[in-house]
Amino acid sequence: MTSAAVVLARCAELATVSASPTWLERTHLTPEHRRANALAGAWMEEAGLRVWQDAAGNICGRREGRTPGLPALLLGSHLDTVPDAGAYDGMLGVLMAIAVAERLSERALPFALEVIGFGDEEGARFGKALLGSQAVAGSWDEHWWSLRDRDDISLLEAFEAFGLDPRRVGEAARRPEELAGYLEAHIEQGPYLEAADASLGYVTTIAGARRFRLTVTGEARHAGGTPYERRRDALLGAAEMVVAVERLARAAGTIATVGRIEVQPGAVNVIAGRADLTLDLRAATDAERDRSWQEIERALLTVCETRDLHLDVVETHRAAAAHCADGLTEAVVAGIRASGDDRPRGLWSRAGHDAMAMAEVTDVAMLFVRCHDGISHHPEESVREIDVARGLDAFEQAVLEVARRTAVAPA
Ligand code: HGY
Ligand code: MN
Ligand code: MN
Repeated sequence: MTSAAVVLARCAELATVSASPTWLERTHLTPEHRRANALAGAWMEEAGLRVWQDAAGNICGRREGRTPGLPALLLGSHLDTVPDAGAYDGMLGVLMAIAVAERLSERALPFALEVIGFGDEEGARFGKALLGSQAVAGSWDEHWWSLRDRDDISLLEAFEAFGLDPRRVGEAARRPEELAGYLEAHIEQGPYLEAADASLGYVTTIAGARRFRLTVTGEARHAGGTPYERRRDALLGAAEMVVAVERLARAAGTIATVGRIEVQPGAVNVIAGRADLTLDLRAATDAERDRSWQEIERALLTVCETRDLHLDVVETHRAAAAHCADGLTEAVVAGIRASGDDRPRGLWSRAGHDAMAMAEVTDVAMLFVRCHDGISHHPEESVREIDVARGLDAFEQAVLEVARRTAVAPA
């Protein structure tokens, strides 16, 4: 039986598959993506699954149910990371899914059991997140082919370089009737389970998200000879904007982050002529998210008027808030109870997940595993073996609960 210790050892092994010698970074359609798929695929085979890479670069495994060709209960998460990542965001969910598939390998289930390791949930390379799961959900957007990474390589070129045929990406899409649901185990990436001294939790809804690339244009000028009243300082304007973003989002109860700012020309004695910023905006509902964006955008334009700057806004990602399906969530709650927790806790996920995309095509539910101090997107991300062990028991029991409910459901 695949234990928590094996899952954690595999997380550690995957964490060595990185584009950087100094930190963990594994992005979409890279040699590291290919190596992670090979590792996860080998572990899927050991668990008794038939393994393939789908037309979008996701690594997939399947074992038939009591009769061939039944709709599949999909267990999965993602194998890509942010820069300087921890070893568990995404990877833990994929490896827990493989472990549960191995644990149930002798069971004749009323559905096929599939495991999927999505190739791009973070959007770290091309800016648009959920590229792997949106292909599976059948919501691929042809405009994404022209997305470019920091080396100016398009998604289309990266697809072809990875050995995928862009014209066949639609073959990764699953139809609703092919699926019995999607279950994802994931670290909480927040402090709430630890504060409640709980190993596990279930997710009620996942925050709706929008991401933007903001370009503030002013005028590069001499840092000494240019009087203040003649300046169109893009960096000062951007700085005012970043502070306004935080003030407005906190007041609105939404979650906004400027994670990156790049300034040109970037010389000590030159007034900044241009500043490029990223904005990550989330909220429990799409309406709150969109209202908050309207307030923020107004504030950014006011800064531009005051400082005679220009603002370009490009939205690089949008994902609707996702509600976890009641029935499937009840199975996760039953699994948490079976793991020994008689007060299963529900929380809404401030982090985005592949389940948001999969909710477009099937019922979804999520199992959260406590992570230390809520640290994530950071190399000090960590989980306790006992929490992963309880998570495996809960995940396994949740699948069996779905099987019980499926078996009694009217045909
Ligand atoms: O950004 C997120 O919430 C997720 O980790 N991709
Ligand atoms: Mn993440
Ligand atoms: Mn994640």
